[in-house]
Amino acid sequence: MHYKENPTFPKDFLWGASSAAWQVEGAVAEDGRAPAIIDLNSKKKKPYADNSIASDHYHFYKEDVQLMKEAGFTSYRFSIAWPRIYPDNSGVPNQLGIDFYNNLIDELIDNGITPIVTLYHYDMPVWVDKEFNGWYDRGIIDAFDQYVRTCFNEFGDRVKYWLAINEQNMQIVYGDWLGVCKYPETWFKDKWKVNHIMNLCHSKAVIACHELVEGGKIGPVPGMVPFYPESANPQDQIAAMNAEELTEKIWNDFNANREYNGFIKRYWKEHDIDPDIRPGDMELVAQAEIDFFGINCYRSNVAKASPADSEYQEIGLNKSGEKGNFVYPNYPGIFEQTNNPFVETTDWDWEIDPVAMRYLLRYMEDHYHLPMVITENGYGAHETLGEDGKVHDEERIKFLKENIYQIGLAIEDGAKVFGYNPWSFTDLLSTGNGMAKRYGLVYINTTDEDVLDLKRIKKDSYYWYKEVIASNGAKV
Ligand code: BGP
Repeated sequence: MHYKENPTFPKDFLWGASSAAWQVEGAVAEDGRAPAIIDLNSKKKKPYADNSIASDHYHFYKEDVQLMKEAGFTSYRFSIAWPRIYPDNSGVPNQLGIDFYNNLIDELIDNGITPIVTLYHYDMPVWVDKEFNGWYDRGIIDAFDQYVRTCFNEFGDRVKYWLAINEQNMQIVYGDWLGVCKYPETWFKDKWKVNHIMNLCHSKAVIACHELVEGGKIGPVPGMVPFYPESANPQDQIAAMNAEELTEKIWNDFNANREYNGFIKRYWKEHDIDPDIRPGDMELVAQAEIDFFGINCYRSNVAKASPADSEYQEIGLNKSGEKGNFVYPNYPGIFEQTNNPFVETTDWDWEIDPVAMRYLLRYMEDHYHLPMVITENGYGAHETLGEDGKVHDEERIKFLKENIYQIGLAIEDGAKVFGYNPWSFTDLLSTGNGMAKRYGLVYINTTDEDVLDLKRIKKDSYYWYKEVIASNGAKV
């Protein structure tokens, strides 16, 4: 098959970048924001992830939006912090929290930037956690509904693209790391009850968005890591399919088809799992028709057949940023994860595989036929300011360039992609590696050890991306 040197992007394609409240805002105790569980977790992970200052976007937001404008952004994906909007259980929203997002949204719109807003990106208020035992108790469904309805009512006149829960699939798969799991001993079974409650929260958010936001569109944001089979051995292919089911496909099927698929029903039966689906639940779910998928994708994985009598191995994330520390999981009889000799990795052992982006966009198009927007994709690296006061991030440019090229090919293949928002606009806190793992197009002058002047410094990737946007992707 022959392709043009550079694929063509649609005329109104949205070019921007991405962030999340707790990773970028800081100001955790200002203007009535209540503590969130992630504040406590991030303190536990110190010195790597204290989010009390982060990138201080809360105070720098105007300057940050000007930098976006200068780069030519037409979109910006960010999240609203639940603990800023509802700091307690009084049922009264915090006006100062609402004001902050009104100001940010107005600033974006005045500068020609379309907001794409995530409702929940890991920052559960402590009061919600206490009252409802995190996501374990169905009481959270009404609390979440109250919060999202307030967001739709307050911001829905200007925000038309909404994302419900960031990477619900990854929150279940990495329950401990992302703070959802409270009882590791019983998580193997509990996770499906918790997941069902999250599904009901997602469904109600979709319904409320359509009810309250004129012209509003809403979708889920799966964390996508496509699995390739290790070999042409048919059992490896089945293992890769099993891996995709248990890490992402059952969530995507649920969101798109509004029912649990056959694979997971059989899995529950075989493992004697009761997800606690109650009368009326699936009727509610049936009404929650999503409009698009947000897509977070950084890498790919490889699976091979796992003998039923092999030993169980829990996944071990690389938390040090020194290559070779990732521990591949093994789920006996289901799949074993293994390395990919065809691709390089980052310092955190994340596979660098831009072709995975094309593969996955085609996969999603073939399965669900829905529009998609890239809400995350990026290159995490150790970075410092050079002696010339600049950051020469060639590796990031290479990564983004190849990913954009593959997105262009996927669009030519027929995938309906309407925007690209790489992670991240400025440097911000990583989920577990603080400022040591940087993703930004713009450097933030701060470190995990010392808060410096937080100055914004454009990296080489910023200037490069500006040209890409100006040429609507032609100049990759
Ligand atoms: C995604 C999360 C983001 C972000 C990113 C990079 O899964 O949605 O919040 O942090 O991954 O991950 P990390 O910070 O662990 O490198």
